[in-house]
Order: sequence, then structure tokens, then C-alpha cells
Amino acid sequence: MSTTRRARWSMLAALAGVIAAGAFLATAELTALIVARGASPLEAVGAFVIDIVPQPLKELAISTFGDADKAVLLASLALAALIGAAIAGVLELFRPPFGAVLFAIVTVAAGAALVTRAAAGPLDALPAATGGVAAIGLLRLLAGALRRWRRGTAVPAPGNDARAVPGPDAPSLAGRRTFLRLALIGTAAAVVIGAGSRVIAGATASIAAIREALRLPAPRSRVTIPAGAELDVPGISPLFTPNADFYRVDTALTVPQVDPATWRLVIDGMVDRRVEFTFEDLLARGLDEYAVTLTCVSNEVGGGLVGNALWQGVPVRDLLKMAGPSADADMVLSRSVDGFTASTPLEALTDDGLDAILAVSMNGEPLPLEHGFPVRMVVPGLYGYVSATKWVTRLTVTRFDRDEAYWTPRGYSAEAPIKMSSRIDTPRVDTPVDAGTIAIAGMAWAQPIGVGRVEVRIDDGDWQKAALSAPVGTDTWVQWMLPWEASAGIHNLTVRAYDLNGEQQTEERAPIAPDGSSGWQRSLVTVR
Ligand SMILES: Nc1nc2c(c(=O)[nH]1)N[C@H]1C(S)=C(S)[C@@H](COP(=O)(O)O)O[C@H]1N2
Ligand SMILES: [Mo]
Repeated sequence: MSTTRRARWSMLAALAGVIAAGAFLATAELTALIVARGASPLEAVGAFVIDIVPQPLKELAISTFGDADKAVLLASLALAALIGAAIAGVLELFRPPFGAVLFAIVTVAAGAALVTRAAAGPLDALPAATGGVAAIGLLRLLAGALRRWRRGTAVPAPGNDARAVPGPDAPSLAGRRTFLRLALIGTAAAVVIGAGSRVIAGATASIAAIREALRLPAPRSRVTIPAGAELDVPGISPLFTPNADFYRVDTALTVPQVDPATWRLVIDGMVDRRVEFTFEDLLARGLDEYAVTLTCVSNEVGGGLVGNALWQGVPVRDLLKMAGPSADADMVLSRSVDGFTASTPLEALTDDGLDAILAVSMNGEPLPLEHGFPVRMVVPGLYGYVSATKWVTRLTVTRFDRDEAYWTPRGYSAEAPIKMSSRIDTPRVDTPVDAGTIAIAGMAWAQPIGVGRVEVRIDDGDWQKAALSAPVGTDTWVQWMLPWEASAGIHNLTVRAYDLNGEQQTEERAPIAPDGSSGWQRSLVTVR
């Protein structure tokens, strides 16, 4: 084969390598955005190189390039990657599967760079893994198509009929078409996905920075935590759930990025006048603090989709009053910036005895982005999907017979008060305990009435009254505890609660749909 022909095929193969590398980066960035926030291979590899470059070289770079040293580093890295990718492409065409092997090595190296960073978890290797799979897959396809294309245009060996013009045969044409199509689609997809992911990641970083810098005014009132509000029992849930441990449930694929400077709350619909508030307007009204336990309708008996926090915000009723809801309205449809909606009974938001709020702070800090920054609703006693709209931006006063919320046509009730429930935190089903005196303990909630009593039954014994923590309020859960002289064997524990009206938690089992699970939690524990 002539050197020029070989050079031409090499150029195409190199292009295939570069496109595959693009697919690697784009897929990795997208994965990082969705599952492993902050695990951008581009940044990790950059940081890794900065770490391994010897100090004298770093100093030389800084003295030579000054402030541009990072840019020069990134440009050198990009160039090296480009050359490496091109080589992989050529290898894959002429010496398969060595191009794919080269990509596999880079994938493993990038994964290692990602998981060995400080505070990284095993999930952080995922972007490299998905990137590697996409790149190797595309490279193999491109190289295969190229080979088919090339075979059909091969120059006949000397001695053959020299007059027979070597023209492309049918498989060759198909190979060419496949190669060009794959190359085009691969490039376009990589550019769109890669650039899109970077833009979103960039926006995320900046809203996170805005939140970080935000200083909320001190609240006018604070929740008083009574003595004895928190029991000292190993293995029990803390009274207040740390933000990092708070369950998260929403329909958002990526966390909405809302700048408080441009955020607006509109109240419209069946009102005397449409009103609009800025974030500053809300803060200027003065913040009050509330302790409210949030519960998800998807929480199974004994489950973890429930958490308790201190929220600071303003009562929804005050804002609604300014708009003047019409007398025949009975619902408020709250809407998030991402289109999610919740239907809340109007009276749950206007009742003077019920603290429905627009919250800006959670456990003493601005709402975390994933919990609704900058503003969300919190309504005591109603499941999250009918009340706790995160990233809220609009409250439309309406009627249940006119409007429907996100979950209503999807099998859940339009109205859903939280069902009274109790949960055993310790001992756990999966963790055997030693015989002797141990504490059976957990949580119970009956928002907004409050828990009056919790009872525990061991095996087929009598119901025993558990000790309760001093309640912070009627909208929060309480902790309960029962000391137990545990003997070796397998035991059956059951828990049930009563609210302050004397109502007993129902024994009747119900699934989460359409309006929340019910039933007593029964738990088998092993005592050694
Ligand atoms: N914008 C928006 N808000 C939402 C949801 C959602 O999907 N989107 N889910 C709701 C549901 S079902 C629950 S249980 C709570 C959960 O709030 P958390 O994620 O802060 O715990 O948010 C509610 N608010
Ligand atoms: Mo939920």
C-alpha cells in the first residue's frame, strides 16, 4: 500500500479515536452531573496532574506562564489527550484491539484519579466507567466500519489486471456510509451532551456559591427546646435530622438552580389581587422558627422517608391575606420552578392554628439546594407531595374540582394528611444484640395533634408504656424508649402510638398508595 493511502486511512482512524475520546468526556461529564456530583474526570485528572507534577517543574511553569499556568496545563493536557486518542484510533484500525486497550487503560487511570481524591466514594468511579464503555463501544464501531470501507478500495496486487479500475464495492460503500454517519452523530452528541453538562455543572457551582455566601437575618423567634427533648439511647434517630442525612424525594433529575436575586413568588388565581414577592420581601417580613417533621407518602411502616428539622420562614397565611383568596376557593396549587405541583387545602394554609410556612432555612442554614433553595413550603400534618413544594415560585388559589397536582393523576389522593405512625430504631432486625438490659427505642409522630403515648409489645406479652421524650411541639415527632431485660432467642417487637386526643394508631395495614401506609411495625430481633 502506498504511504499516502496509508496516511489517509490513518487520518480517518485518528479522527475516530478523537471522536471516541469526545464520547468518553461527554458521557463522563453527564454521569458526574447525575450520580456523582463533583466527580468530573476532566477536573479530577487536571487536579491529579497538578498533584504529581514535581515542585520545580510547577515553579518553572508559574515563573514562565504566570497566572496562565493552569490554562497552559489544561491546554497541554488537552493536546496530550488529543494525540493519545488519535494514536488509539490508528491502533484500533491496524492492530485491533490495542486501541480499545489503550482506552481501557485510560479509563482505569481516570477512575483511580477520581476515587483517590479526598472525600471521594466508590460511586465517583462511575463517570470514568460509563465514559470508558461509551468510548470503547464507539471506537470499535468506527474502526470496524473504516475497515470495511478500506477493504473494498484496496489497490489490486501487482500482476493483476492493471486496467481493472479498483472501485469501491458494495460492502465498502456501506462501510463508508456507516463510518461517516457514526462519526457525525458521535461528534454532535458528544458536543451537545458534553457542553450541556459543563454549563449545568457551572451554573450549579455558582448557585452553590451564592448560597454559601448568603447570610440570612436572625429570626425574630426561636423554638424552645425543652429539657429532656432528646433521649440518650444509642441507635435512636436524633431529634433533629442533620441536613446531610435528611431524606430527599423529588421528581427532579438534576437539582433546580434558582438564584435568590431573580426568584419571585407569585400568588394568583381566585384572588382579589395578584401579588408578587421577592426573596428580599420575604426576609423583610421577619423570620420565625418552627419545628416540623416532614413525612413522605412513600414511607413504608418502619421506613426512613421522614425527618425532623428546624425551619425558619414566614407564614403562608399572611401572604395569602394580601392577595385575598375568593370565598369559593378551596385549594392552593403550589408550583415549583421545574413544573412540579402540589394541591394543598386552602384552609390548611389560612388556619391561624396551623403553621404553614414558606421556609428559607433548614436547621440553621439556608435551605440546601436539594431541599428547595431558596424557598420551599412546609405544612405540618400533610404529606410532602401535597404540601412541601421545593423551589416554589407560584401559589395559585383554585378549587379541587378545577385543578390537579402532579401526583393526583398518578394514583395518589388529592388530599393526604399524614397518618399517625411509630417506628422502632433500635434494636435492628439485621443486628443481633447481647442478652441483658437493652433499650427498645424509636420515634413516633402524629402531626399536627402530637403524640400522647407509645406502647410496645414483646412477643405475646402485654402492651407496655414507653417513656417519651419531652415534645418540642405537636408538629414534631417524639422519641420513645422502653428498657427490656432481653433473653437469648428470637423476639417479636411491636410498637403503636396514640395521639393527644387518645386516638390509637390503626393496626390495619395499608400500602403507600393512594394516601400513605398504615399498620403497626413488627420487628424480629435476635438476642445472643
Ligand atoms: N419541586 C418539588 N417539590 C417537592 C417534590 C418534588 O418532586 N418536586 N416532592 C415532594 C415530596 S413527595 C416530598 S416527600 C418532599 C420531600 O422533601 P425533602 O426532599 O426536602 O425531604 O418534597 C416535596 N416537594
Ligand atoms: Mo413524598
